Amino acid sequence: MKKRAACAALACLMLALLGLSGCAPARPEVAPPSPSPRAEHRYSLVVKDVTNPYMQRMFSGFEEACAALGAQAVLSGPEDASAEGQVSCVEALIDEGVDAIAIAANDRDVLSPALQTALAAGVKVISLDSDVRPDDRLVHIQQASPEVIGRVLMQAAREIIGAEGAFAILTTTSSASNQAQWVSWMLREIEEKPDLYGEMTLVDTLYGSDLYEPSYQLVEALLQEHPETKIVIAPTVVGLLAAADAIRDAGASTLVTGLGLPSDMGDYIRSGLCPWMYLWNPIDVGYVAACAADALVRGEIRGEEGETLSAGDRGILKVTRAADGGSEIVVGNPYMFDNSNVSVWEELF
Ligand code: RAM
Repeated sequence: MKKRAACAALACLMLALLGLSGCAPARPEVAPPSPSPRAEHRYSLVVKDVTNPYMQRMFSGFEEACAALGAQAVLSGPEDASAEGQVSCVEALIDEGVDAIAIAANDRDVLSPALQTALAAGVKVISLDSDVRPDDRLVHIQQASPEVIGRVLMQAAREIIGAEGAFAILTTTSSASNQAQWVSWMLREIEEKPDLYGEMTLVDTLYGSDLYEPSYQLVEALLQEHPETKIVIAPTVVGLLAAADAIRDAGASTLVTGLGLPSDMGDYIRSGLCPWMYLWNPIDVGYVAACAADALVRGEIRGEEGETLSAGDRGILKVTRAADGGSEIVVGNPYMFDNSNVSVWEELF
């Protein structure tokens, strides 16, 4: 208990200074709870890292849905993108007695014992964005098909550099489930189509931990060691911005593509350093997750294949079988952002 309290207190102190919510469940600025018994349900979103703008957009959608559902949204998560930090957050939320936990996993294996404890305590556990083990969740909210994301990123890089030359991958960690799946599909795209990718060479795969500074420094070093690198593919919004900044600051001719926030990358798309990139609407992913949490808490769904979820203005979504044998709800497909549309989207997220 001391560890959790310490984690919560430290995280709160450090992040309160930054104006951020930390591992301890941080509640949006609201009036103090009324003295009457709690009538509303409390759903928590455990993000990979509370300083990550993509995660903050996911929470804004989660919070929007909770408000529409009459539930309380609780943001939690570490500020170092660590799985251990997420474990402390999950344990604190179990103690808090939340009704549901939606988590974007930094490491599904490290998280497993804490999520099993949550399920045993009657907490409805789901994952979103980055899945947890099938037995540790009732359903996964899948932003888009990992195969489509991985293959599309590789195809984009090939088209941008003219199907020949050196390229690098900047991901986060090998343990983040979504990142590992996307990189795996990128490599399968190359392996399965040697005729298309035979003239391209992967010079390095960099692990920037989904943190800006480490990602920036890794790309800086890459440009020194492999100045021939024609493109960096970064399936992480933090990494993609860091890579673009490092290339700009080095005055290098290397390009980037990957998964990015239009609000981060608009200028780089207009300048051509990032000819185009992909993502989905993280606000929608958070919104659907809160709807799924609410439906599970109210017993409207059990998270089983064949069920349907009513997600308000995000539509009616189906529960399908995931590649890992668990169940998932696929929210949509990746969008492409380029010079023709980024100015519209950068106002939205
Ligand atoms: C980073 C995280 C997140 C991923 C996005 C694209 O913010 O790794 O899990 O979905 O990038």
